[in-house]
Amino acid sequence: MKILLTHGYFLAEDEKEKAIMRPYVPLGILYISAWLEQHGYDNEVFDSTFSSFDLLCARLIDQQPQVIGIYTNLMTKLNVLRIIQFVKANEQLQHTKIILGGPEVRNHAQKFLEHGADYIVFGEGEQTMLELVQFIDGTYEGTINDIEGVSYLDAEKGLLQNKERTKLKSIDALPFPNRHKVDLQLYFDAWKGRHGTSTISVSTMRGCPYSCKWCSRAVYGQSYRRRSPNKVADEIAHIKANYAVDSIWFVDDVFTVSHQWLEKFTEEMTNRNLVMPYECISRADRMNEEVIINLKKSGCFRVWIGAESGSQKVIDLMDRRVEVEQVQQMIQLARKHGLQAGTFIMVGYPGETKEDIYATVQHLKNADPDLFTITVAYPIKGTPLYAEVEDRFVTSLPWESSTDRDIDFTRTYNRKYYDYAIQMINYEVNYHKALKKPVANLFKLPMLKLRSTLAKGHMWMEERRRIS
Ligand code: B12
Ligand code: SF4
Repeated sequence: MKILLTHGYFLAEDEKEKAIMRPYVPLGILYISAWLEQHGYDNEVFDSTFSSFDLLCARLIDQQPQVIGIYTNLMTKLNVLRIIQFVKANEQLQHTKIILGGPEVRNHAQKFLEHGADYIVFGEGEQTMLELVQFIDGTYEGTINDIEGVSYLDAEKGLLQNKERTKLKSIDALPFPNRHKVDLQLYFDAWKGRHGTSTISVSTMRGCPYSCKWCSRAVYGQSYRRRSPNKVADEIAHIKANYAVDSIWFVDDVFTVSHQWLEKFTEEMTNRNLVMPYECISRADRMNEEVIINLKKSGCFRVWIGAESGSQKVIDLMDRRVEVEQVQQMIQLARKHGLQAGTFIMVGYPGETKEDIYATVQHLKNADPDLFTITVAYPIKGTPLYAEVEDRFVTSLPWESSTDRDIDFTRTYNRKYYDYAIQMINYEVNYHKALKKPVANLFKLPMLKLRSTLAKGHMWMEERRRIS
């Protein structure tokens, strides 16, 4: 049986990412690939990142797979629809069953199916994909209704959604993702060319026990399962033995959620001489000095600590469950111990006012992270934020030509205001940073102040526009 796994992300079409140049391998399909292989199903992976839509189409015609499995997230949705359209329109591919998985499919199952997908896999994908492949192959002992985690269209009954997939009890049962199915060197070269060091993604946990309102938990739900520290160390040993890569990016939601796990992981890494630089994401309330010391010992060079706002009011509105002072302290403490600290900021959250935005500026000045990113909040379908603002969407966009990132809703200010707010935060915080070395930044300082003042002026004007 010919199975092709792919994803609809084409770096060449993504101007923003080309500027950033931090491409990551599609780990989800590499896990699916390994699981299928372990259970007797050979499969191929078409990694679209460094390829093109045309080459993918050529591969489909050449291979004529019985099954194409596609990873789908909110950014790749439109390309996934293009791929479906191509398969459906091509005479040689009429036997090809299209299976979609990934974070975007659970809450749009009906639409994807109406647009040509045959099956939607929601939740953890490995076992569901295996059973679906067996079903298509005619070796599954049951009916389609027995396969947990699947949605499909029934000619008479319309959308049918099977039971939720029972999650794997122990994720130690998972084989390592099939990294050899993609050309990792392309990723390493892209990273090295732009940033001087290469990186590889590793996953140690599935699910997150928190409930931040804007965050999608469509795949693993509000759960927490972790691989044993020694299994993770085995994977790192395997990576070190097989790839010349400089660092690891842990894709986990909250790397330090369990202090006991981190302690054991640190022991494994140091005792087995595996320490290598890594980057991870965490939460300030799951950090303290001991945790930071263990991060450092085990190789962490950069930790991302989210708060999203410097206003406790907004943090509470987001149900982020963290104190703004905690975030500042942990960023400072991480830096004191020689780690780089990054943080994420979001503006335009419902209920946020200009006072809150200025509190965020102050927060960044106090915390003084090495890096920070700012986005305008947008609602992902299936999240509490989406439900909260759904009746305030500015326009109703056609599903097949837009993504959730395009959604705008009525906020405290207009959309332009937030673009200026982002500029203002960047200039204001960078001015504050530059002030620490006034002589070296003699020419930079007045420019930054001027730009920040201009951005504030624009914000003021946009605010008037709202009032008038
Ligand atoms: C690392 C990460 C990134 C990295 C790298 C992304 C990458 N390509 O690896 C970066 C920083 C680049 C990134 C960017 C973005 N991300 Co991101 N990211 C993640 C994160 C933290 C881990 C992804 C991961 O590797 N998971 C581990 C793998 C094993 O899980 P998985 O991919 O979900 O795969 C499983 C299932 O989905 C399913 N499955 C997957 N594919 C397939 C295919 C088939 C056929 C089947 C049957 C099943 C199946 O089975 C897999 C195994 O169980 C997730 C959150 C999370 N914890 O998963 C968010 C997440 C995927 N990102 C998200 C978002 C919103 C984004 C951005 C849009 C943010 C932005 N810029 O606005 C961009 C989009 C970038 C892009 N062009 O695709 C959302 C997606 C929401 C949605 N509905 O799509 C998530 C879920 C975060 C969140 N909680 O809200 N991201
Ligand atoms: S934002 Fe982070 S901590 Fe909050 S629910 Fe999502 S993954 Fe968990």
